[in-house]
Amino acid sequence: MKSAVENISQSTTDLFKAEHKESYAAWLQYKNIDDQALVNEYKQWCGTISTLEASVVIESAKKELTLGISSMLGIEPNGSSEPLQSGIVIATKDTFGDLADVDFDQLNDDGYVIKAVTAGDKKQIFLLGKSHSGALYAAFHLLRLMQNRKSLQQLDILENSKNQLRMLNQWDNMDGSIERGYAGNSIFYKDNQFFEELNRIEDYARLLSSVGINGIAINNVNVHKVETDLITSSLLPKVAEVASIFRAYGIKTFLSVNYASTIQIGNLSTADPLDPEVRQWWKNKAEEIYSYIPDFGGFLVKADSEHRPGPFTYGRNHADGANMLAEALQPFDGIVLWRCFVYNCLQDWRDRSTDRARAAYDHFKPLDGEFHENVILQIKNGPMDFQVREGVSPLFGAMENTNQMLEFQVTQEYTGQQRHLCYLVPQWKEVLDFDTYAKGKGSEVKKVVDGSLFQYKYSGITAVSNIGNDYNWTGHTLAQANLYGFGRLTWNPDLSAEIITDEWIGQTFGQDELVKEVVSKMLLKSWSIYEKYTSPLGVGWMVNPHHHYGPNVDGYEYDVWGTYHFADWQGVGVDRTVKTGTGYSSQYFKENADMYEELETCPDELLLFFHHVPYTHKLKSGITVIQHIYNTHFEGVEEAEGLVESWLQLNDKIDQERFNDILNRLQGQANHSKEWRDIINTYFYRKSGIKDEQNRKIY
Ligand code: GCW
Repeated sequence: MKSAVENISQSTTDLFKAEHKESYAAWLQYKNIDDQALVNEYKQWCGTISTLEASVVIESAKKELTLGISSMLGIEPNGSSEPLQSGIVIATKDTFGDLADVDFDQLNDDGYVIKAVTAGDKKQIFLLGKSHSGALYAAFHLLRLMQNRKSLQQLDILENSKNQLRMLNQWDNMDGSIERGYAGNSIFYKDNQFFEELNRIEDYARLLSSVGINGIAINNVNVHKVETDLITSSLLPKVAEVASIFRAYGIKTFLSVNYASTIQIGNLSTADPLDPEVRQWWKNKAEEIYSYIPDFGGFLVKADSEHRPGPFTYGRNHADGANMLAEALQPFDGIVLWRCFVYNCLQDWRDRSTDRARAAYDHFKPLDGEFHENVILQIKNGPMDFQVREGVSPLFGAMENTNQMLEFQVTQEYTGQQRHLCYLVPQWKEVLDFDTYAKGKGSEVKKVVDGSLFQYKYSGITAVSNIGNDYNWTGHTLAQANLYGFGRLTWNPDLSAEIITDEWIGQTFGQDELVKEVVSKMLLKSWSIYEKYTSPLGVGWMVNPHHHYGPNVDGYEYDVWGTYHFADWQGVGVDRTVKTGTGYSSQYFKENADMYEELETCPDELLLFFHHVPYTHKLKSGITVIQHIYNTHFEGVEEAEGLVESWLQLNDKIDQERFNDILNRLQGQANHSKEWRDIINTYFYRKSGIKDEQNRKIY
């Protein structure tokens, strides 16, 4: 019998689907097409869906195509297992054999071909994957084209994913809360249990698979007492159920594990990675997990960071810790995602000989080559913590002999918490395109993490998810674009921000030209707007302690001395140079190290991340630092108000629910941006005593 709590999950999902149709459907709207000529064209191709083999993944492809086609065209496609008639043919290398001249050797594991073939009055679209997942991605690609009203006549597409691992990390706790979650509670757990009905997870899997995500860690990297039990027989059956939902969409399930599990649940007195009993315990544990979930992905581990246990306690290093788990997973092809977010959160920020920015590199670089081949180091995009602007982590490219993967944060912890619009695709593109110079010019981060620069065995991109159980998944409806964009960019980092944005808008809001133009501009400008009214020139933080929302210049909780930005009456910024500062700049390869070291060549947007300068220092624009702070904070507010104005133009073009939800958030943002402006401008006016050249009112 289901408990009342469990029933909530089922019924709320159905309710959301019925009552919040557009908000819930996100970019899988499949709206009825009203252009009759196009409907007629599409119908010629979509009357039958032939599946040449059977698997849960192929079944998902068929199900999704059936749903999309019936909803967009108003016809129920027939099912078939023979490619004899007009229609869509779903197949893979295994069964397709000689039926078409497709060179499967050009495809990687998740790659696919889409081909439209007309022979007489027979019209067929072939969706051919190298694997079953590839065929599913092809189905989603076709639906994306149809949602964007593209012609199907000449389709001849070959697609390969650029990254092998394309993952999301849920920071969900089993009590139902989500660490840094801004869209309600977990869709996985409530009251320290899994939901009995997991149908919302299937809809999540559809969204993820439609943009190519193929892995998910389903619990918070901060593994507390209850979640430690996820790897025990009491909870593994339920984990296996969740894994089977994701499996049907080509997504592997991973768990975050407590490094000290041997103590917490294993009745051992130690978690020393070199202790034979500890090692054996993990081997047995891996075997047990795989008996429930044969294709289990592996472990995600946060160790020795922010009070989490780790190998340091036993005088061991992180290679010792990671390798122990890797050995346990190795017989089953599992992998260890070992996070590099390791730093001393108790550091004294007044002491300039320590620098949090240095920590990941200092800990991990010396261990290059010591990790097993099924360990991947998971590295946040910047050396700090998902700030609106910070340098790119110098660890990328610095470990030729160690698999690396990049961690982004889709959830907007420091970027407005999904109350503010901050579309992060442009920021992520800057990171991916950053040239590390690890092997000379052209060694961009994207080539490090797609594995091509150093031929890593495993690599890819992961991110902290931004969804919760709100009816629109992401709190701010426009924040759906961040989840979409993350997936698409991870599939192919060379896609432009503009293309990804247009694709998303077309699927989410339809084809109206004004909607496309307005929403695209809003999204693409939003990161810069947010940056303008928050912390300036790369200095970071300036948020309220703990919850990280709203302005508080000296608020950063791990710096109780209020000195991280070193602002005094003369100047501001953190000296990270080799000559006079923390030496962080030397962690980059020479070209970047030289660029950041010198004031003349350091890019303005990172000036205060690398240098301490007087307020009167002139930026490359010719404007002084203090005047830049004033100007950008005034501009940021005007532009945030402009977002509201832009949105109001779309009043009759978007369903009322999404229109109003977004309007409310944008209005809230515009108001809140004033608080940011006033607090930051006043702070710096009081510190420096320098007036705004334009005599605007500073509170
Ligand atoms: O930024 C910090 C967050 C923590 C988070 C941590 C991490 C999961 O404020 O909430 O913990 O990063 O990435 O481990």
